[in-house]
Amino acid sequence: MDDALRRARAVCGDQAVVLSQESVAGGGVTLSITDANPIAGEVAKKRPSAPRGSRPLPDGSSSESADLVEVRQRLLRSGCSSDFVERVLGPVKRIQSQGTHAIDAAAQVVSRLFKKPTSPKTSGNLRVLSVVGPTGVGKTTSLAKLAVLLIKSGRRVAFATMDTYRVGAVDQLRAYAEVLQVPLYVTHGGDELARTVDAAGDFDVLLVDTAGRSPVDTENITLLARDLERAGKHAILDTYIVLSAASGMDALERARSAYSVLNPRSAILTKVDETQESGAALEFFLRNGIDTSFLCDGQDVHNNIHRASASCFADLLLMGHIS
Ligand SMILES: Nc1nc2c(ncn2[C@@H]2O[C@H](COP(=O)(O)OP(=O)(O)OP(=O)(O)O)[C@@H](O)[C@H]2O)c(=O)[nH]1
Ligand SMILES: [Mg+2]
Repeated sequence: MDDALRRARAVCGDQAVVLSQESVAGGGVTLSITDANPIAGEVAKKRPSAPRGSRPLPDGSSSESADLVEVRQRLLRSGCSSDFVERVLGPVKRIQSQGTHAIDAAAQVVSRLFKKPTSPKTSGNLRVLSVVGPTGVGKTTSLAKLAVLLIKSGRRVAFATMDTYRVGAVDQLRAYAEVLQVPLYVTHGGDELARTVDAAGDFDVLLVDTAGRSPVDTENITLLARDLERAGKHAILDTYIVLSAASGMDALERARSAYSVLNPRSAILTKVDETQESGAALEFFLRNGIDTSFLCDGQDVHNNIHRASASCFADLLLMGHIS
């Protein structure tokens, strides 16, 4: 017991509070502790008994290693659910038992969760990329960021906007078009986007902005789906759903459900800089089989976009930001 208390203090500091104690076979003791830190407290409350696979200490007391406790805290801090955290920790413990530090083991495990989105072969054809999603999530800004990436890789890019609804929306994209020196087509509903796609045949990529719509606005989302489908008959068209990491789980679910009619290729997760809890959105994507193509972490169109990768995933889940 003395040794277990010493270890509790080493992990949680002098404030360590014992929530419960339990004798284990072989004469050891398991303590559930909290340091009055809400995250540690939550862990302690959710795991009142010894984790499976924890090794009894030589003198009979039982505890998780400090680095494993640290991994659990980091994952919870990034917004992951306790179920998800325990599922990650299972393989982490196995890798850790082979002598790897728990943080490195966790980075390996989390990296393996990332699924690289497939990219269609488009040589010689116009590719049309549209961004859709709820209001204010960063669609237009993400489109400008995509243009920056594409221009850097030598593609000929044009913008089109279907957002003639929100005041100032066309001017917002026009400002980016001027800075980046790319043409801008303004299209209204119906067949106009399909005609724009035909007109933009000399470009490699046409980046299409759309009006933000609330997930309850099924009428306009359905109209948008119809217009994009028509345009998709004239070129390879991929739709990205743009979602903000700063949104709550309910907003994410409502957006996913409402926009599924557009059959998005994958997601762009924005505003990961505005929250420490981007892990919640990434867990949501994994749970719903949504691939992530890009991650955005700020307003700067030149620097704040990252192609999603295993290491970005690990950064967000274990550090709360992209390094
Ligand atoms: N912090 C942060 N802000 C962002 C990010 N992406 C976009 N923003 C900001 O979010 C605000 C809204 O961005 P927009 O690109 O206009 O969003 P939208 O989805 O096009 O909005 P609507 O067209 O009105 O639906 C702007 O102030 C952007 O600068 C991001 O990754 N991080
Ligand atoms: Mg917009």
